[in-house]
Amino acid sequence: MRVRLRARQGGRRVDLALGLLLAVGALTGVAANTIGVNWPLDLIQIHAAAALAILLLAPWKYVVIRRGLGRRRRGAGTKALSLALLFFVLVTVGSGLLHSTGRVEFAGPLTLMQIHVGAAVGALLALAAHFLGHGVRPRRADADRRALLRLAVLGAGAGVATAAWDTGVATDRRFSGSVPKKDLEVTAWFDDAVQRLDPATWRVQVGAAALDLAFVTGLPHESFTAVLDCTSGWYSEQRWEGVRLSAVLAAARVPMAGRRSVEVRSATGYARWFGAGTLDDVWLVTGVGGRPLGYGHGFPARIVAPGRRGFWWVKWVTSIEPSSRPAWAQSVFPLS
Ligand SMILES: Nc1nc2c(c(=O)[nH]1)N[C@H]1C(S)=C(S)[C@@H](COP(=O)(O)O)O[C@H]1N2
Ligand SMILES: [Mo]
Repeated sequence: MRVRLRARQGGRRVDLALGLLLAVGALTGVAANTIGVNWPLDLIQIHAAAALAILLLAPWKYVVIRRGLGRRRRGAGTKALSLALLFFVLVTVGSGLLHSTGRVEFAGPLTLMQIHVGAAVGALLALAAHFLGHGVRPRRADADRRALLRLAVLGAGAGVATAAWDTGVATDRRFSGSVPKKDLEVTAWFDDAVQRLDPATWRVQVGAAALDLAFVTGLPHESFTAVLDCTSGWYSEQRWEGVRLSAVLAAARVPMAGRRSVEVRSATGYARWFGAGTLDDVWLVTGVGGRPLGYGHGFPARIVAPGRRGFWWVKWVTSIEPSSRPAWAQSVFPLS
């Protein structure tokens, strides 16, 4: 009786620790994949450490699971849910670790990152259902000295495992988790098809002015390097030639007084809003690596927004319009 009771206590704590690790993994994953700036904390290392800590706890969880599945009074639904959660967590951790090696990008038609994010969402849904079914609620007594000591040991173990993985197995990653690529890849956020716009008839509408390509390429261009970091898990540093949006607006004599943002829209309808205060740091680009943009990369003109993730880098730009909508009033991720 005493032994069983202690085993149950152990199970509770393993579950609490796993729940905590999944939460840390989800938060660091979303943050690393949304935010384009380098923080003093290397988010992706914390993300990896949470994943490795989950694996370190696996032997203990295995004991708990075997006991749970053997119990008759647990319904088939609960068991199926537990197995689904296990499956999603293993796929999430496995695809993440595989991605960090930089050797594999696709599994069938899907990118590893699509599988990673999809499985993570599945895991969080299963976890929520699992919790509603038989939630382990933290109790005061869970945080006794021994439990905290074990948590510290687990943290140290995860730290060592992360350092070993990083030096021995993983490739060089950015703080976002993205792996390097020499060349850009043609990528769409969702399902935009590559546009082959005719340079003779292309115009970019800027306020009341419809600028043609000769006008845009005639604006004084600057050359600069910037890293495109796609949420599908790769990045590439390139040299770009372009004009700051503030300069484009000035050349078209478009007043920004009282406006909160500019809406940059693509021939495909894809659009992002850039805050009025950021227009010196967002570029309308017509060349990369000393050549005009390729069709796949947004010819004849695209956005380059250094420090922001790839989904801000609108391709095939056809309008740049001052807007009274604040930039924060758009969805964090594009919706189409
Ligand atoms: N019009 C349009 N622009 C777009 C996208 C898109 O789907 N449609 N995808 C964005 C995303 S998610 C990325 S990562 C970059 C990819 O640029 P590349 O194809 O030149 O590598 O373009 C961005 N610009
Ligand atoms: Mo992307």
